[in-house]
Amino acid sequence: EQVEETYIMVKPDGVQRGLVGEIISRFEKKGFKLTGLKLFQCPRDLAEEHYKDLKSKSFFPKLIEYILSGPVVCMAWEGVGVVASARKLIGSTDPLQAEPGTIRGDLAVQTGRNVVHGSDSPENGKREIALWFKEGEVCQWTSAQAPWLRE
Ligand code: YYY
Ligand code: MG
Repeated sequence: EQVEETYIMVKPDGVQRGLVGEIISRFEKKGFKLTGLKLFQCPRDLAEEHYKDLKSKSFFPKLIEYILSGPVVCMAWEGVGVVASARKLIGSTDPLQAEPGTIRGDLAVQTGRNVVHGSDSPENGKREIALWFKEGEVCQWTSAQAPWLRE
């Protein structure tokens, strides 16, 4: 099994609504390993680079304003299957379609305020972590829980 990395970000609405602890907790309790964490007011060029694949979409300008509207919480998480699992824990892009039990299903109502980002592939996980974190901000460590999570 391949250990993967994913970039998870609490968006400005999640920070403003006091959901940071709750969101971190979902990934922590699941059994993934946190390797990077910071509160960050991001510059415009970084937000645009992060969402560059959506540049042609009509909602792109609003999306960028939303991401710049306050600090975000940047996280790197590691684990076997973490990319797809994190997407499941997050739920559908439209929170009204997201299943109960998912972060968006439980905590949000609108696509334009869907509280959290998660990378959509292992390649994008690596790309986004490199984009949002500087050298030395991501920490490699061995969790004491490891033998109790995987045989
Ligand atoms: O990966 P995910 O966040 O679930 O959705 P994407 O299709 O990558 O879109 C990124 C981001 O853009 C989404 O979380 C909200 C916003 N967005 C939007 O405002 N309106 C849409 N119709 C689609 C996406
Ligand atoms: Mg996406």
